[in-house]
Amino acid sequence: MAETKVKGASKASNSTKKSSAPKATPQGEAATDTVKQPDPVLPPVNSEAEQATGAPKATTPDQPQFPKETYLQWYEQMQLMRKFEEKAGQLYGQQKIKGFCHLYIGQEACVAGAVSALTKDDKWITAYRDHAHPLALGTSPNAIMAELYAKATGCSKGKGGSMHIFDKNVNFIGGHGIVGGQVPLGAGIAFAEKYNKTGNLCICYMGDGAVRQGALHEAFNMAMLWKLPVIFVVENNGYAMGTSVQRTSNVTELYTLGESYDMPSEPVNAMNVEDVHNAVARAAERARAGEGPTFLEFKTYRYKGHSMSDPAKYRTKEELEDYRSRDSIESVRHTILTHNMATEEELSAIDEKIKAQVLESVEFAETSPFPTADELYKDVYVQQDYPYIRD
Ligand SMILES: Cc1ncc(C[n+]2csc(CCOP(=O)(O)OP(=O)(O)O)c2C)c(N)n1
Ligand SMILES: [Mg+2]
Repeated sequence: MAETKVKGASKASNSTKKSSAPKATPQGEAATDTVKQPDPVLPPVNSEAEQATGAPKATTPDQPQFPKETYLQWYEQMQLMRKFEEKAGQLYGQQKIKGFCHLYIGQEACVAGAVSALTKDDKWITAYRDHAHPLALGTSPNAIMAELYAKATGCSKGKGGSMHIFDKNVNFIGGHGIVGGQVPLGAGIAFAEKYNKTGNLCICYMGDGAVRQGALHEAFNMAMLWKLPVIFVVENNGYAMGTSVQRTSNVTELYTLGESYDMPSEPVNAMNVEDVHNAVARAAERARAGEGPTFLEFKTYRYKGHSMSDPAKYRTKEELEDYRSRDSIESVRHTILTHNMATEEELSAIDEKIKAQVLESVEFAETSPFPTADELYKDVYVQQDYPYIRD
């Protein structure tokens, strides 16, 4: 397995490697922290991207690290995530999709590399930027698109919307709108796996904004103390809404936060799907060996604004282009073609299949009914005889 930069607390009992005013939007969401003039606190333009996430330029290995099937799976999954979301973005513009909608475009490798490193029985939880995870885990694009349309056939019966995608069948436990709220939940899920001796783990994603939440620190402490089988992942895309990581805290190397709890922690170039796979595989091995949690800082970037209502004026075109030049899908495509794992025509056939899947999902969502009013009080409590249930 490839050797990567790993940092972490040396004292851990496990001895493995440690490795200007917000603008209100129609949705009431402060979308941008407008920075029109250079801010003395920020590094110079063009280096901010590098400092924000530190992701190096993608390189093509001389010899592929993984079998051809893995690269093709990554290509297909990441293309599905991207094409699905490009369509969702268009539909939002046409007001077919309403409410909040946060796109994952640019961050696809963060999910694809983890899917290939984990098993189907492992549990997944994330924040509101949550379309890509279930798509890669196998949830039908129809059910996700219908949820974005708030239709009864959606995976949350049209009652969750973009931020609350959920699919028990693929062990995807949401989709959470409260920043950092899913972190203690992820630890709790891992607690259940350990308690029930399943051998499964929980991978818990969060944004760079979430690492400043108190709940994260409580969860990290307990997870480490109890050696819970959990992989905490911070998707550091450089910004929480329009606020850059540098403007949030003195601690900008986010993985170092895990060290306060002696939690093995490491930075990962998450524009590179192979690096993501390797880091998650190492963390999974530790979790399954009973050695407890790992904290991975995925250095990544979102090409779109925070949400559909964010024009992203707080960053430069050059910064965006810099990251686009390291695009994970393009890198995988390049590896596939360079090493003759598939022809241009075969990749085009995958693209066509995805296009058809996405169009079918739109047709499905368009023709599905909205939930009926009596659905309002259903699915609130699991316990059927809970007082105050009105259905
Ligand atoms: C507790 C809480 N505070 C504030 C918000 C409003 N809010 C929504 S997203 C967001 C930024 C989070 O950014 P980050 O964690 O970096 O995730 P990203 O959007 O970059 O994926 C904020 C402050 C919220 N949803 N929950
Ligand atoms: Mg962020």
